[in-house]
Amino acid sequence: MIELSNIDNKKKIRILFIHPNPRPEWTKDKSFIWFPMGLAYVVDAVRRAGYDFHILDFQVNPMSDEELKVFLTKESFDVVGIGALSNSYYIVKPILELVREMLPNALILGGNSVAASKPELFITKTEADVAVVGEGEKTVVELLDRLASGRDLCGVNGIVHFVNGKIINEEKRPPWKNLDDRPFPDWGMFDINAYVESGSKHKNVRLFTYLREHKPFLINTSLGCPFRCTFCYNSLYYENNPLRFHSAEVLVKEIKYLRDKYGINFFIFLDELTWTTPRIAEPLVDVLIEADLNIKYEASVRVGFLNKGDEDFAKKLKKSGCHHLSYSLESGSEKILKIMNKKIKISRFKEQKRILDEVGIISSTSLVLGYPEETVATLKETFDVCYECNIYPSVGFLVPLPGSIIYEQAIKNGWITNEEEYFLGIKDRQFLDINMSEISNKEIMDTVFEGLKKIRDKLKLNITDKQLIFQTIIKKENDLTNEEVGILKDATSADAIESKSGSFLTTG
Ligand code: B12
Ligand code: SF4
Repeated sequence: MIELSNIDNKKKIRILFIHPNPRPEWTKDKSFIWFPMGLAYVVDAVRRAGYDFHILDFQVNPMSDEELKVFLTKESFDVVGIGALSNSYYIVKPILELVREMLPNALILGGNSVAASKPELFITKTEADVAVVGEGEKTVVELLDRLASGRDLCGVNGIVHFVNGKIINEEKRPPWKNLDDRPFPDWGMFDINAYVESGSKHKNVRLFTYLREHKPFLINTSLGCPFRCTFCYNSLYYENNPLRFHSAEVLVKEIKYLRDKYGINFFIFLDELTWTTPRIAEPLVDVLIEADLNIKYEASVRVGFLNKGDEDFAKKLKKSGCHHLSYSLESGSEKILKIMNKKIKISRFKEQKRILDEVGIISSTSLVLGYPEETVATLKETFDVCYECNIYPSVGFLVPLPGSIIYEQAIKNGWITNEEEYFLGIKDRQFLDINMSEISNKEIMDTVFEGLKKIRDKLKLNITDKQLIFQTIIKKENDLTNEEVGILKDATSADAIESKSGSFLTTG
């Protein structure tokens, strides 16, 4: 373990941040890659606090284990930070094993949901020493300041760590109050051009073709969500996750900066919930119209954001550059929506889709299929709503994620027995990894395919049977291995979808 007394000032601490590629098959030459926003805020706070650091971004510059070993032989680090979502546990764990082998005395920190949603498991089962829970900027700087002055980490809010072999859950750190107090990161710390250019390589056959025609990038406009849908990790992980917004002026200034400096003309608002009502959206919409920046954007809202009478506001949204709104139906069954604690009405979904169609803003929606109470009838109800509304949904199956109410239910009911094994196995929501319903996998998949085919045919979409669930094609058919060709051949069977080897076909 790092010898605290050996470090007596900021410049002496050698810090490495690692961004693992969350989807190793998504590389910058094949698909749009997502800028590691959370890590960028943390690294930027460290930069502002006066520390030096090195970043390895495996999404832009992948490294084999051997290359990483060679790098860590040449360079030594005292602190290594890594962040990812829970689904990347299977990627993060082996990286940390290698880091520990090469840097036996380094202090290893994990952040984001891979570490924070099950912090005790994370520090027990991986080589990490500390899990940073919640927003990481202030916590990591305080932790480094402790190291820089040779003190221990006891009492640093927002961490879970070992003290004399015992796990200590330090007090939680309160979330940012005012988002404008949180500066935007120095984007140039990462290879931002690689991220922007990757949009032109995106191979989605359906909705996201516009990424290819623009220079897209991400911007975080809000934090938090006050809802508590039981499948979402907002439902348990956060006791308190209030919705906080940047002011319109600060946002437009940053958008203009990104446009002028990097040529970005399409902004993906990277939020759980960008706005709840037109009244909340209006200041930004007005400032964007006024600034006339010639940019487009997409945002995340909920069903019920627009209602009858909001048609004029929808026109304003369009005028401000709004190209696409995503809002999730999740299920077309009122019964399942209630169980999900979703707090939306199907009639409102239909109304919102109608209004957006009228003004020419693209709608997208996703589904969470396979709740314990799901039946063939409720699945059909869901696809019927999509069919009626002319919307091709992004299909996802219920993946109980640590930190959610449904995860605890899955443990309680014995659907998950070994947590680490489960953690190692979870991938994307497009895979029916775990079936908690009383209907068979075959019944689920048959109903899903039948529903999707009907909508595809009605909307005359150019989607093959193989692309019904996975619309982003990562490999050309000639580049596939024999095993992959075999899977592709019957990619419409339930078994093939479950096999998970279909990672060459995936979607966002
Ligand atoms: C962008 C995004 C994506 C992108 C990129 C994901 C990625 N792996 O980087 C894409 C589209 C690929 C994606 C996919 C998925 N996503 Co997503 N996504 C988001 C989104 C909209 C924004 C994330 C973000 O940048 N937030 C802003 C930053 C500032 O916050 P942050 O990331 O939490 O970072 C803070 C802390 O976590 C911490 N931190 C972060 N990194 C680090 C690193 C270190 C070293 C430290 C110390 C601290 C630290 O400090 C940061 C600053 O305060 C969030 C919703 C949201 N607004 O958070 C959902 C969200 C993260 N996604 C979610 C889910 C469920 C998924 C999928 C599983 C869905 C699916 N298709 O199956 C996949 C998983 C893909 C994968 N294998 O990683 C959930 C996560 C739930 C969970 N328990 O992990 C979220 C929270 C949405 C939700 N409310 O349910 N997603
Ligand atoms: S699913 Fe969406 S609305 Fe529900 S709690 Fe999560 S972020 Fe909020």
